[in-house]
Amino acid sequence: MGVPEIEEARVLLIFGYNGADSHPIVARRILRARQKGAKIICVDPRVTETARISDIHMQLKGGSNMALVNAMAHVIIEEGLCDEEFIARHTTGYEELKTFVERYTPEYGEEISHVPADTIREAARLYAKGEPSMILYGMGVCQFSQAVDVVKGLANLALMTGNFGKPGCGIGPVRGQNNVQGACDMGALPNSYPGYQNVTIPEVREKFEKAWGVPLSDHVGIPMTHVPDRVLKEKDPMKQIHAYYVFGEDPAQSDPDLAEVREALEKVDFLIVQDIFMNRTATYADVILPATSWGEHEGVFTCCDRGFQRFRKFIEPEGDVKDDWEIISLISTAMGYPMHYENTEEIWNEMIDLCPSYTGATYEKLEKYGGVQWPCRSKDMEDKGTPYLHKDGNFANPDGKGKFFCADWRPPKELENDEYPMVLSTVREVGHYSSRTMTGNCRTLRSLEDEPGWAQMNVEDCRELGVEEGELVKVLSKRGYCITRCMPTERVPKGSVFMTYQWWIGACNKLTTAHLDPVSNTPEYKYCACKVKKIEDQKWAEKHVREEYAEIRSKMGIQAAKEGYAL
Ligand SMILES: Nc1nc2c(c(=O)[nH]1)N[C@H]1C(S)=C(S)[C@@H](COP(=O)(O)OP(=O)(O)OC[C@H]3O[C@@H](n4cnc5c(=O)[nH]c(N)nc54)[C@H](O)[C@@H]3O)O[C@H]1N2
Ligand SMILES: Nc1nc2c(c(=O)[nH]1)N[C@H]1C(S)=C(S)[C@@H](COP(=O)(O)OP(=O)(O)OC[C@H]3O[C@@H](n4cnc5c(=O)[nH]c(N)nc54)[C@H](O)[C@@H]3O)O[C@H]1N2
Ligand SMILES: [Mo]
Repeated sequence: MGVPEIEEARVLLIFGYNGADSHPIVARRILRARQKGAKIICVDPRVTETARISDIHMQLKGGSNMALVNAMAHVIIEEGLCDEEFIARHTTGYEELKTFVERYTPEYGEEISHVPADTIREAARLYAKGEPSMILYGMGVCQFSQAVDVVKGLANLALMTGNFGKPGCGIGPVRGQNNVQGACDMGALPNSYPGYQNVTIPEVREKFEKAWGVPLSDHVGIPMTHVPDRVLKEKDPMKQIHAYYVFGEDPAQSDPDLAEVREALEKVDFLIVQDIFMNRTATYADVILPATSWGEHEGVFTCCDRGFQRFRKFIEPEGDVKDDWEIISLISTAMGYPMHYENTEEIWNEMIDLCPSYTGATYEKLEKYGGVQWPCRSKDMEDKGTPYLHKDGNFANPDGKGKFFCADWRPPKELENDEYPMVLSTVREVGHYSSRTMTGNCRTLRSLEDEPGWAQMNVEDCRELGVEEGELVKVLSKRGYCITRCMPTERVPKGSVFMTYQWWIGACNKLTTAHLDPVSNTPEYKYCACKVKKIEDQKWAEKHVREEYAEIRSKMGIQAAKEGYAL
């Protein structure tokens, strides 16, 4: 499926995804789908903009996704709403799933998720009857210690209702950054070469060894979320990390449990940061390599729908900067492996020739068709790629069938307790982007919202704490604390605190936990125990925030110029 197809769905199940803040352009498709008559089911603990325009809002208790998904499967099966023919022809494991979800009655689902059993029934019926129904999911699914299971659970719903392989249906991870899909496609993963070719497969390794003329390792690398442990706790000298090359990432801001991350960055023997701006991580760096940004260089991005798209250079870079690919080539050459490319097309051609599923995606076709969705196996101009990955119900398993998957609900790892009675969940806001290098450098955006950021809390909780809108409060977890402003709102349920993660002072990642999903290694950013404390001396707190801001800025080499500053 492709992003524009959102408009063709008749039912949209929007699960842990807040397009209005995160992807306003995608959100427009959702609005247009609704104008064309689509029904919307929103699954989110907050009243998001999507929740407001939804037909059914399942305002679940955070961390209960799997229970809710299993309960929906239960209803669809029990009420005979399955697409029996699709199941028989294109799937395996249905009987096991049927037995497995028997105990996930809507009443049991309600116990865990706090969504009324009848609402679960209504939502399951609406989803099952939509022709077609599409699922969109986001970080409200992925940022839990049980994340991959939930994605497979959502795929169960699509499989049992035959919502695969045709227009306007399927299950869509609305991936975060413009090129996060591309980074994975190009092998920026610990276990694969470009094109998802596993480093442990001998024939694959031999192919790359032949092309590059050097012996290659068959060791799987480590995910970045394991780096702090490998620096701080690893005893085996062969496994310790001594040098860390960080590029296009700001772990000192965006990774969980910042005290630990920052300790690792301090301890590691050699840290290189390659970035387009000064960021938090760069303050720990031994070497900073300045790179050009989008607009100053060209290349290919992959959209979340597997579509390769060319992007262009439209201004000449200023100052002592180079394109990322040039920097890599120069370092490689200096390290004894000469790497010479004239332009990005040369790199691209080498890459597609080594990746069977991209071979046909030539620059010529990207130009001609505006984009090509992989797999695209043939250079023949007629092969325009693959809009539907599971076309006609053909799946990538050896038997060509989609496999149902059973998983019990597991609670988040750190639950509310006597000392930390509230739940902290961390999300996005529309005006700023991730580590905020890019948006924080924009004066207009900074004038809309600036340090120390906000904590959204239920109005009643604020009343009980005796705190008002804009007042500075202390948010604490087992791992640390930060100061931020209080934002009372009816949009979040009682007992929870929602913060965004780009602030230096209101840095919620000082509080979050590094519990990971065992498969994806993504941290549980959406759930940890916290408490909020009123600060009696607001004058002191305001002064403290101003001073801390000035101190961080000076550490980052930022001069507060008349018209604002560069981060
Ligand atoms: N303006 C802006 N846009 C961005 C970004 C940014 O920083 N700023 N970041 C980009 C990136 S990297 C990404 S990955 C995307 C992410 O985009 P989204 O996936 O929309 O990300 P979030 O806002 O983190 O989380 C989505 C929703 O999950 C909900 N949620 C929390 N807990 C649960 C739960 O237990 N169950 C369910 N079902 N939902 C839950 C939250 O309330 C939130 O509304 O956005 C991208 N776009
Ligand atoms: N608490 C909490 N933490 C989170 C999340 C959350 O929901 N809650 N979300 C997580 C998610 S989904 C993500 S994706 C991460 C994002 O976190 P990060 O990836 O760390 O943050 P970004 O701001 O997207 O960008 C990282 C760096 O890339 C640089 N950059 C931009 N373009 C280029 C370029 O062309 N070349 C080079 N060399 N550098 C460039 C930017 O200046 C920035 O310093 O944060 C994660 N952290
Ligand atoms: Mo992301």
